[in-house]
Amino acid sequence: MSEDKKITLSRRNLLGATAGGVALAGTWGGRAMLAGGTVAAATVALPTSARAAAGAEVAPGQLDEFYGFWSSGQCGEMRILGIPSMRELMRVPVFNTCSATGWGITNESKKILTEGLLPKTKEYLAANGHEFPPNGDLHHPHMSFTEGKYDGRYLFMNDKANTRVARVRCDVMKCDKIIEIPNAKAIHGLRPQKWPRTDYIFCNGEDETPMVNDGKILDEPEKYVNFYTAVNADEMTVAWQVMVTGNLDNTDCDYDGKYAFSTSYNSEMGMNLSDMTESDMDHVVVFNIKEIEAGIAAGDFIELNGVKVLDGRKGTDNKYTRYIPIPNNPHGCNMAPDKIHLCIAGKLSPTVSVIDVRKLDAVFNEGADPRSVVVAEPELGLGPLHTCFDGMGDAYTTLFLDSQVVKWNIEDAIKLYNGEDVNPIRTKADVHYQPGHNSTVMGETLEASGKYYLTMNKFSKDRFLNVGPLKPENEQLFAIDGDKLTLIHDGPTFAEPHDAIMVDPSKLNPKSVWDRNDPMWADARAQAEIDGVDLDDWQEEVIRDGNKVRVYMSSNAPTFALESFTVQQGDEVTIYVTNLDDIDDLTHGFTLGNHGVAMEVGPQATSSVTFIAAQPGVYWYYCQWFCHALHMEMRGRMFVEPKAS
Ligand code: RUQ
Ligand code: CUA
Ligand code: CA
Repeated sequence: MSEDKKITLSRRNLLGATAGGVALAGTWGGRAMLAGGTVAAATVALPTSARAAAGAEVAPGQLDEFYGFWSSGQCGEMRILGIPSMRELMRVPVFNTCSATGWGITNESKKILTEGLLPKTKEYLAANGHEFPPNGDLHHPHMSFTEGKYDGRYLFMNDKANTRVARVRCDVMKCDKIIEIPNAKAIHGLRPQKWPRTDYIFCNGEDETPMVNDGKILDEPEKYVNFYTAVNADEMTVAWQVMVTGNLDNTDCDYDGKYAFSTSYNSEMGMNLSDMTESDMDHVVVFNIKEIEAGIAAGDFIELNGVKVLDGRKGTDNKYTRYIPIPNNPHGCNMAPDKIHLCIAGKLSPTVSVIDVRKLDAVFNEGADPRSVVVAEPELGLGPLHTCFDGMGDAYTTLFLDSQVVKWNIEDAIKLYNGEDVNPIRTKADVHYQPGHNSTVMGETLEASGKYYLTMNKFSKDRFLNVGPLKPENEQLFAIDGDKLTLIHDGPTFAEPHDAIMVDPSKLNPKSVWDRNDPMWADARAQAEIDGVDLDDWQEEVIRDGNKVRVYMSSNAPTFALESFTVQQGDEVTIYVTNLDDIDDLTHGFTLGNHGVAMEVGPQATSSVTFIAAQPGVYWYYCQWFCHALHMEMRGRMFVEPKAS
């Protein structure tokens, strides 16, 4: 590769470019400030000017070209960013709790956080004073598909920490379902089915455990198993599971609805690092969807914790799985939008293994050698982790150890594998530092585009002002122009976004105001009907029902319908707040002083919260979302009378 093709953006080059740049200070210094700027000028100046040169400038007040849907790793939320500005537009709480919106505090969110938990989990959470897991580890957000394209209905995502899968409604950008997956441990890789539509969400269990995990077996790895799960995406229930050999890391599926795939870095079934890295070859498990469905229909399953589980372990003569040997502790699993090539990143091997999915039929039906499906295995650099595509035959693979992204051509890699003298590598660009996931715009769909390239780097090291021992991660956005990658954004993110998708705005059309009949508060509506309260009209009702008190209070900027209400010490109080404003961007809130109560009440939404009024006294409640010139005055009092003794 020629040196001029290689884009090197070292710190020294950045400083050099700043010093030599014309009008950088005058023009772009201001932009740096607008961007929120405590970032050192040297790191901002070049990307910002490069941004303008690349035609990717988003001026104040201008809308972005694309949505970005981001994971947040151990923060447990989903984030929405604008592309190419990389402005953070919204945080959507999912597996976390949220002080601003009341996720984990309101009855509506608690229902979603608790209803899908397994009974055993509820027991051990309760023993530790929790109703639902207080944390989550969200790695992989992906949108629902219809015929290989995003359809804008839902986003699905995993929680590795507590073995859960969640769904976010794209019409309101709120989570509406969370389920815990039985049998499996640590859901990691997750992908929606692409064809014909997203009926299934494919979910990898990363950690192996004894099949019956009852505390009787530890050191008999031969009794350990792992589970691949298909979740019914419409119902958010487990459709089926397949028991496999080895662990499961990342997953993807084809564009024909026939096969799904998972990488395994622990084909050894090792229980420590040296055992997990002992073999040079691990594998990709291929799941035959039609055979699995037929096996379920034919009753070829065992029932384990309420789930139909098929045996797809290696060595069993089964119709459901095949194991393709792949070097070496492979990680990323990415299906190309050419509908043919699946790219498996080698991690400890400098290679990406390219599988031609059309050759899988022969492996299942004619007993062909599983390795016969590998049609290329180019050496790309050290530590390949994930691959994305531009829809024009090129692929981009992150190189963790080299701190680079490599752009390479799939067809040339196949030629090289067949003995032709071609170099599939188009270009390499330095990234800062140690990249994990990457994405292109719509890159995991049939509408993949080579406009922007995102790399999500695990380390920022020296690129930002020092904020103490814990450093942010760093994300970099590049404009793609032929084989040239131009850095247009370089900015920190907090713990630890893994994966992101970039989506054309034509794919979705979120509401600005809730529909009054939204299912989100169906329980509140049912209770209001019993109480004879019209939840769609002005409400100022206090209903006593034994020691339960239900307070219905509408809001209209800048007032709550109730200036005050009275309850007795020890009452279980439920407050329903309905925001009757139906104006764009007019969210109210309800925060009750010294009670750990806060909730978002969006325009035309109802939110509710239940608590025990434990201490007598006067407690002010207030609206915590600045909604009006008299927002500060939007408050009232809860009066708790002492228990009559
Ligand atoms: S993984 S950095 Cu959780 Cu998607 Cu590869
Ligand atoms: Cu309503 Cu602030
Ligand atoms: Ca291994």
